[in-house]
Amino acid sequence: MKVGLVGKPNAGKSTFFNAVTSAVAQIGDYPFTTIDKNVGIAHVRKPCPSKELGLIPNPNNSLSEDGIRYIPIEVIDVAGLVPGAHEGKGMGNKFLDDLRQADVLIHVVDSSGKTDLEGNSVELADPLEEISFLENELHHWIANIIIRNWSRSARAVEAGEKIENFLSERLAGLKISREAVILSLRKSAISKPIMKWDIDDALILARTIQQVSKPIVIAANKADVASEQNKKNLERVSAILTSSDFELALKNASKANLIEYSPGSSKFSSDSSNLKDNQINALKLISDFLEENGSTGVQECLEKAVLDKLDLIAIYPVEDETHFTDGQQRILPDAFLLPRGSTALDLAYKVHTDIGDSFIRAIDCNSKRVIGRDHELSDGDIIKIVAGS
Ligand SMILES: Nc1nc2c(ncn2[C@@H]2O[C@H](COP(=O)(O)OP(=O)(O)OP(=O)(O)O)[C@@H](O)[C@H]2O)c(=O)[nH]1
Ligand SMILES: [Mg+2]
Repeated sequence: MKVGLVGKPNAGKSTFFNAVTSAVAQIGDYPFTTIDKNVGIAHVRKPCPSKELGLIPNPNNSLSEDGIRYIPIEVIDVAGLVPGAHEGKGMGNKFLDDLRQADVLIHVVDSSGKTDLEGNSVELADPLEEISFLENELHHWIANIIIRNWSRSARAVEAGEKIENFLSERLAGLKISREAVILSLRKSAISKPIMKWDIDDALILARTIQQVSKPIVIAANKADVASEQNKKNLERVSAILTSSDFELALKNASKANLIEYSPGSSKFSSDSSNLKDNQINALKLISDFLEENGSTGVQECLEKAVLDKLDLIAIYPVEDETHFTDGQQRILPDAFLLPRGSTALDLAYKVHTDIGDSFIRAIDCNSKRVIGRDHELSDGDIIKIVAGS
């Protein structure tokens, strides 16, 4: 599962990235600090079934702490986009190819209003403008891929090739499925004959494709220094107020054993006798923010992207339905994220192609009932797959 961070320069993408991954990307208070992409691993939280079962898990592909399972996802941080990027402005939009494999995007907006769309310092910018410009650039990126060599492509379609086949082949590199192409063609209902399509028609289709295949969560970042008006405006468009800066500070303070904090929490604990005055003051600012907003918002963005937008559920495959262990006696070793509606057979294929190919039956380890290949899995299920050799 891959989450891409997008936004104008200087909005805080790399700060967000550093706050949620163990990677260290360069951060700077000027545009285009990032040029080459950064890739790292972050985690989304789910309740760990070990807690209810009274077991101590031995996590393998994930982490488990205090009854919470932290399931890994990949996060990609890229260069900033500016208006006109599709015409080559700023860094252009070629680097968006770094996001081809992203399943969902987080748009990091600068809610402080202190930088313009190019990422330069200004007094009063309207963060709402970032949203339409960024979507427009994303749509141009997809549309240009659709419309490339159109007259030749359209001739092939006129000659009998199905448009959905042709487009899904063209968009496969963007991790856009055939089903998504079919749905988008239906939703965008372009009535013009294919021969006559131009960039505007491609843009209409690109918009739907983006909504279907690269959904966006908006992070109203720098909320720690945003005006009440900006925050209100951004909340109206369902943005999540975030302070990547605070989340990064909490992560670093926790790593240095100055505080106890787990990502997404509404509080942290500290022993002020270990802290210097400036640290106490900084932490006071952060705890006020947490009190007002419930969290730094950063973890919430990741989870809204992965668990809500992509609607993924967590499944725990095991080999021993009595002890909930794998072949090495590890208790509840793995947690997999699967689309809601996935079946026992889908899980088998996720574990291994061979196991999918030789699937016989599965066991729901909570109820100990045998389930068939088409059985729809529920969030938190612990499943044993029985496969032939
Ligand atoms: N107050 C505040 N400042 C932030 C926050 N997040 C980032 N910043 C600051 O904003 C500036 C830009 O941060 P970066 O993370 O480098 O921004 P970016 O979007 O990666 O920028 P480019 O790589 O240039 O596109 C830095 O000075 C950060 O310290 C935040 O939540 N609050
Ligand atoms: Mg950056």
